[in-house]
Amino acid sequence: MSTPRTAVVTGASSGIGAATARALAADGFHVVCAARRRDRVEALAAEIGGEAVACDVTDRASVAGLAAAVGDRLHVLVNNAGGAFGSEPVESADPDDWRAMYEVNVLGLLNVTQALLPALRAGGDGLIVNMGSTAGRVAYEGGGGYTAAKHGTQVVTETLRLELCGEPIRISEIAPGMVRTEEFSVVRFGGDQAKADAVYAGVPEPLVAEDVAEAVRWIASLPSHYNVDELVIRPRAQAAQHKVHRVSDSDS
Ligand code: 8X3
Repeated sequence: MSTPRTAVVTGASSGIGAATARALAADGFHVVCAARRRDRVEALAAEIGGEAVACDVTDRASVAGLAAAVGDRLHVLVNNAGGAFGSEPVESADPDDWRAMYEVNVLGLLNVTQALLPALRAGGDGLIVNMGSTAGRVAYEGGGGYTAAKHGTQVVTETLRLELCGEPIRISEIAPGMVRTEEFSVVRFGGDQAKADAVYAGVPEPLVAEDVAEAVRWIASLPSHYNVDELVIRPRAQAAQHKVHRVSDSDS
């Protein structure tokens, strides 16, 4: 029996990360599930026959521990850890929120990529998938800190692809639009469930985590010469950031 290919998924404790870990495991990967919440990644790893590593991507010592657990060969890295904090306009935004968003969405990706590149290179056929966002393509009111950070994710992905051209490593970015997960909007609004629910109110079928995971699984299944530079995915009801079809109770 051949040794399974190995994948690392950061931010695997919930949402898109957990769904991606499941999808890659179902496709035969040995998946290293990394996130800060040890209990969650341990439960996920037990479910999918993978491995759990408690890791804070913003802490380089913690990321060094992830690299040590991965060892010297890696095939797929999904830099999924990220998030939005706050929705205030630029005029009144909290710089600590902006700093935290840059830390996790950009520097976290940098830390993990730097630590795992040697193993991806040694694996001989690597893939990095960075989880971007449509917030990395456009601006919207109240989104300044998050859109700045996700534009950073996009541009770092592009830079890395240029810098590694000629090496056996593919580099992709997935930029999802409206995805309803259990935590993204609740975290953004500081635990305010009503505000989080309002984001998706009346939207017939926002994307779910499994939809985005399917895109990662597909990219990882492609042959080595086939690089998906970037993939924007939205629910049918969202034609653009500000163009969202919503139905009221009386319409349904
Ligand atoms: C999430 C998409 O629309 O909340 O990355 O910025 S959005």
